[in-house]
Amino acid sequence: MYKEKLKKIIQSYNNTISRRNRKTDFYNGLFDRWENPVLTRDHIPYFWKYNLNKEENPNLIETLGVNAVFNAGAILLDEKYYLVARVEGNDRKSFFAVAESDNGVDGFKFWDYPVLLPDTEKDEVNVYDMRLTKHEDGWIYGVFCSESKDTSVSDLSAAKAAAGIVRTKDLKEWERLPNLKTKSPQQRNVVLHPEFVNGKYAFYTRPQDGFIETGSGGGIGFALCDDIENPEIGHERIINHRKYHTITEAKNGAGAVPIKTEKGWIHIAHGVRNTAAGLRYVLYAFATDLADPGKQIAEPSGLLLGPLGGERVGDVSNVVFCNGAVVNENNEVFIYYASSDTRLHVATTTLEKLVHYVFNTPGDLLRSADCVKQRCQLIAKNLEYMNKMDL
Ligand code: BGC
Ligand code: BMA
Repeated sequence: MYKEKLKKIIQSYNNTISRRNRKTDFYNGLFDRWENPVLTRDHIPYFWKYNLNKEENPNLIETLGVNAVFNAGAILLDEKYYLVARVEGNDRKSFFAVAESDNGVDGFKFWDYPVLLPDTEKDEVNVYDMRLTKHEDGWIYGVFCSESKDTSVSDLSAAKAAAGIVRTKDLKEWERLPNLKTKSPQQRNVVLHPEFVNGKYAFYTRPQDGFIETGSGGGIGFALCDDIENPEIGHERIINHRKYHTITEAKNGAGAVPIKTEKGWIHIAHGVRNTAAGLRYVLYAFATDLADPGKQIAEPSGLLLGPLGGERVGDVSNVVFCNGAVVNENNEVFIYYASSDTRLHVATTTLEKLVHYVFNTPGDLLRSADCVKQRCQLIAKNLEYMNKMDL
């Protein structure tokens, strides 16, 4: 019996990790959505979850279950695709684990052990959402949210978020640096820019007053840092503002490490608005200047990717979130996005299409009256053009 059960578990795990993926019929001209998530809780090796000792666990009952696998940092090294995923145990604690694949769309397999981060922040309770930056200084940095309990108030749920920083050369040995010191009381969604800016390290930040509410925090910030080993930043200049009645009204935050293109740095970020059913998270894109990555030069209106179909449902429904994307040698772009804090998907596009989208999509005119005029202009132009088209 025991052996049969174990064989079934192993078989089902092997089926999951060897499942091939294919593009769906979804079409918007910009990116393809892929049918199967690239990582789910079923991708977690069984030996992370079960005590496999027959005497100790005769019924093969799960010992330490895993609830979800989502928000992953991504990096391409020696033609292999690596994800550093957020794995959340049944105990609600998140940790990081590396999964690798040869093609970036399927076959992702976790290494035997999750990442053991140096445990240097004594009050830290939870860690999540790592962004992986291949920096020109030669290190790979991981910047993530380091969460601790806010003991200054009596509310049991009160929490504090800060940016934790680690660095590595091989995703195996991780050196922990001190958490980033910033002037704002809370910090989540911090991303390290891959190049020096004026000879300094540069961070995209998200200053916020409360753990959940951004308060006076106006959007995605930008600040330079002299010393990455004692990381501290001063004034955070807001470079991408959240705005009333847009997809970023409640909050926004940097997502993937910006992608360098000939026209500018392309950022894939997330925007949040509040609804009667809770917060809705979508992805959007904007571009900053090549010479000054802290200066916005383009921002298409609206969302780039929102939760669709089954993606809408999960532990935190109506959420898509991205903290990793990679570009391969053929200029193909792999956008890793999680849905509803439950599983991780991939959408693929090309640099050329992404650049076209970011620099040619009209901006948000912020008022219905103007937005409908904007659409009528498109319709009029199309109707005239279609007359001459041979369809
Ligand atoms: C959760 C995160 C979430 C944050 C704000 C944390 O405790 O782990 O997933 O983004 O709270 O809601
Ligand atoms: C945030 C993030 C994510 C999460 C999202 C939705 O604040 O940092 O970890 O995906 O909330 O719960």
